[in-house]
Amino acid sequence: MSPSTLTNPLNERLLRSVGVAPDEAEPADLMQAVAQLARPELSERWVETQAAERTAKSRRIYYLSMEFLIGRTLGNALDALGLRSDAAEAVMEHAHRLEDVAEHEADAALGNGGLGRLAACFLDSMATLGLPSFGYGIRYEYGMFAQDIVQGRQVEHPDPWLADGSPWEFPRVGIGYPVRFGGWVEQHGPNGDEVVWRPGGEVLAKAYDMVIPGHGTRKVSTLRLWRATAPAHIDLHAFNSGDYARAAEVKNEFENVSWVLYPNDSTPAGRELRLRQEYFFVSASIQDIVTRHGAEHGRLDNLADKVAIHLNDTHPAIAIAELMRLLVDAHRMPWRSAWALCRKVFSYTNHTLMPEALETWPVALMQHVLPRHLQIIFRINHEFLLEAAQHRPGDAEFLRRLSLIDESGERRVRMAHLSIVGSHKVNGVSALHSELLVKTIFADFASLWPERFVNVTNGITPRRWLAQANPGLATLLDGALSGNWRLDLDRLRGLKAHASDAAFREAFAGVKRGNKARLATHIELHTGVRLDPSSLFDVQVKRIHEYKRQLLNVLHVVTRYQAILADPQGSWVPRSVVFAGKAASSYHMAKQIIRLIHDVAAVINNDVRVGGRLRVAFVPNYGVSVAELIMPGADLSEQISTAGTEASGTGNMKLALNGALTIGTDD
Ligand code: 26V
Repeated sequence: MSPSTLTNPLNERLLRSVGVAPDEAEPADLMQAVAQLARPELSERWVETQAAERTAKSRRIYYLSMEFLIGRTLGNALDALGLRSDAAEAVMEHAHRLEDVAEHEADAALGNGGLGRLAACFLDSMATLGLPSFGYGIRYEYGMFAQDIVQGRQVEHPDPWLADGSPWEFPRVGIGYPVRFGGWVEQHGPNGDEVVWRPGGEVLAKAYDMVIPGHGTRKVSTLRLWRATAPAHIDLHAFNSGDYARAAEVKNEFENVSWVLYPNDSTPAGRELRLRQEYFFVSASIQDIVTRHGAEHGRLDNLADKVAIHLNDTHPAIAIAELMRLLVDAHRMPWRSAWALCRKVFSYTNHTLMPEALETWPVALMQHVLPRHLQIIFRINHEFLLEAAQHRPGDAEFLRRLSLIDESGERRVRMAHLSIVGSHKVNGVSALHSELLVKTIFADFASLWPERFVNVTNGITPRRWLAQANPGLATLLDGALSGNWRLDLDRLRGLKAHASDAAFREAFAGVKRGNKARLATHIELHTGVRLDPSSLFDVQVKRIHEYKRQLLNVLHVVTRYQAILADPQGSWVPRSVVFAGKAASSYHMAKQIIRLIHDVAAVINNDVRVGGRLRVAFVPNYGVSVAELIMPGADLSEQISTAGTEASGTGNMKLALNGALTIGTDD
């Protein structure tokens, strides 16, 4: 066997970057070294893409999201750069498999679930399509908690994903913006329209980039994440006086803004720190966008021709007030011109119909944290309600429902209303969800502006969820299809021609069987439950929520168990029911459902009478990397949420793409 073209470069990276002798390298060292091989090429592509976009004066899409559930990067980077097979060979010369080496990378789990993973899939697709694009978010020191199961109960552990450093980060030393909070607002000038905000505090947002490579192109996208630090002018004088505890406290007060991802709990977050997080990353991002625009165009009146800012749910909605503040207060643009620009720049995606998940903030809290923004929101609301009143004169109830301020109890700012009023397009995430949006929670807005509401059905990237997660199926498809399905998924239609081809079907079944064996190995290792790969793998994987009805599924398991006991001679297809998902830490009912699944599993898995016809497993710590193992090994995909409640679902698509059949409610 001749050595891989990457053998020498890999050994050189081990020696010169990682700091280990090549013949002593452990898998974790190899992971670092392979990443170091990919990194310079990513860097070059980033520089090239930025230069091309600057020269072309391209319009860019800026995707603002509190969450990006990226998972691991190594396999994706190698695929995008065309380095996978060479890297695998070079690693093999150290007697390790690339898959095992890749497992030493921590997941970047900077998201809760569907909303965050959607953002990550969009980045991959925007890069692959060559769309000039940036994702903006927060560089949380701690991502989504890690889930452990102890005696059937969920136990949460912190996720220090950056503890060993990330090989994929590019700290942008020169890029930082002050983000200010609190204080008061002064009004000067004859009409009081010269507004000066005197903030009470400030943090510095520092940029850390992750390069998102496109597939089949040299184009890349950028994920720019902000980290909160103390501004340089803050004199940590406690250090000088030797009071290190006090100095650490001061440092923490600044840095805690980007400390940890908020879990989406059963009750909407009412915490001040969460509002500070939202404003922190929005303000840094808007400043960055306006600065870049200024450098490229030297004027602001064409902002909407060059900048499209997308709000991933309402979490970044304060961006609307922040852009108004920058244009009006800092750049002295007339309110009307600024507002016209704003509405053209922003668009907003809604991800849920559940009223309890719609974000609102107490007016008093916003007054305390963002007094100038509250003032701007009040003015937007005032002008909006004047406009709305013309549509239905005298209908005070209509205006009360539309208002950006909920006056029914403690006054609260309705972030969805702000997002709709400040955007030119609002979308739901599936045909049914978009239809329900305009018929239910946003009906009043749709009566004002029907053309503003559109549908954009969610999707997933086939690069990660088929090519990388399921190499066996990918190889089979490569042999059976013309063209590149990785870049044009409609090519899968070509499979129809193979539907009755016995050899193809056998090969397909063989791939599925192998994936089920791989999944069974993982499950036995992590739970002790042994599943038979020849049984039907019946899979429900998603966050634990009452509306998603894991409870219904586990009751079906109990029913089936009793039916098997009642009819032991029946022709039962052996079935393995696989659950996975995290419960929000304060969501008691969801945690009880996890316990119930474990209790039911303990009874059934230990009942000799069942004789392998039914097994139940709960795979701990569901996340991107665990999903990459589960999706290819599923036969049956459980999509049984109460009809009309799951906005879109995206796990459903990953399971379908890997050849599982969907069983689901009508939608
Ligand atoms: C939902 C709920 C439901 C009631 C209890 C509290 C609570 C908290 C958060 C959420 C979901 C927040 C937004 C979200 O992640 N939505 C998901 O977005 C996916 C991408 O569009 C979509 O596929 C999922 O259907 C949707 O649940």
